[in-house]
Amino acid sequence: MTHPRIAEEMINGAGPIESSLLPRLLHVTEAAAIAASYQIGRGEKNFCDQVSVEAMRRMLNCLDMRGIIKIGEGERDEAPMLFIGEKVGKWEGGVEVDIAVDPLEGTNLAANGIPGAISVMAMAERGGLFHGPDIYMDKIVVGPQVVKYEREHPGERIDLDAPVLHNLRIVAEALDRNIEELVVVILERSRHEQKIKEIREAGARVNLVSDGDLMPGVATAIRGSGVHMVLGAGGSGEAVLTAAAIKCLGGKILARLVLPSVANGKSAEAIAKEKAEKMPRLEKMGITEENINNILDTERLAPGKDIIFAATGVTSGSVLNGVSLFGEGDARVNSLTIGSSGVVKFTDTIYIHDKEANVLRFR
Ligand code: VTB
Ligand code: MG
Ligand code: MG
Repeated sequence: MTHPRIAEEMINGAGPIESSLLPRLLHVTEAAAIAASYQIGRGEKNFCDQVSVEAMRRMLNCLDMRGIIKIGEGERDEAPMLFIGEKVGKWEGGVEVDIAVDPLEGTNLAANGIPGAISVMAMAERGGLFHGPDIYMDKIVVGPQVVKYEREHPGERIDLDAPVLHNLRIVAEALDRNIEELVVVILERSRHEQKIKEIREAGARVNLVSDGDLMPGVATAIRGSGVHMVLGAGGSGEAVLTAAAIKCLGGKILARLVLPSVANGKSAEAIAKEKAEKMPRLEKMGITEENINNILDTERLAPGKDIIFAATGVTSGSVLNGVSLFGEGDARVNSLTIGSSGVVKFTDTIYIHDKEANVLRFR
């Protein structure tokens, strides 16, 4: 049987946000990535972040939408930020959208010229993305084959609180692999010593990353990426962005909010101090001492029906190439965009400002 009209149906079936804003969203992350790229390797992570935040804000404010930032990054690092609650877009009609941003995911990576820095954001209809604080989330991310396996094997499920071995067994079954063949990405932090030990004892292979647990999460849904699971406590904004992408690709994330002082095993005093500082603000977002430990699944983190996601490489990583600069502001950028319709695009964009100096070339 042939499916001559599937692409047409998918394109026409996209929601209003995907059809009107996804191409523009790409331009937003491209602009942020290009701005950051001029700062790669200069050792100034805050400045690097600042230029990408500013580029992202300028581009967002050109869009016909009424946007609100629902989760972002910044206050944790005291980095310049698109702050939670900030209104972006023209706000003259246009669609209402909730936004998750990380203008520069991996500021240290970019500042030190290390692989894996990206500019990334996601949008959805109002209420379509988790509104939460910029703290950590403990996470586990797996691809679509695991979702299928869970559906076909009732009772067998990925579990954030189970021993690592339990989760690895399920992933191995779902992917029809041995545990020894699996690769788990986890941030290289002392808070993860126990988990890293458990992964190794279970026989799986560990890929320690100095920063950047977002794209590896997305990569669990890309066969051939070599990433089978992501574990550990990382940014909450990064978890929501991962959820947006992974939902569109059919994968799964489970997460739980955790205060950095708790995750990093700080003293009771330090924990009390962080709670006193942050809980009042968290409570305004509906997060209390009672429910902070609730498990947040993909649907809770990204409940939207019309979700769009875009990421552009800043420094080269395993999924996206970094920005190449050709002089006169000319640049070549590599991005990934995903929409709820299931349309996924890997794009290779060349901005030629000086057409005589920078003749279009294949490679
Ligand atoms: C996490 C992770 C990010 O920064 O937020 C991490 O999700 C910060 O963790 O991908 P620490 O506080 O332990 O440094 C990143 O690695 C980069 O933004
Ligand atoms: Mg950032
Ligand atoms: Mg980040």
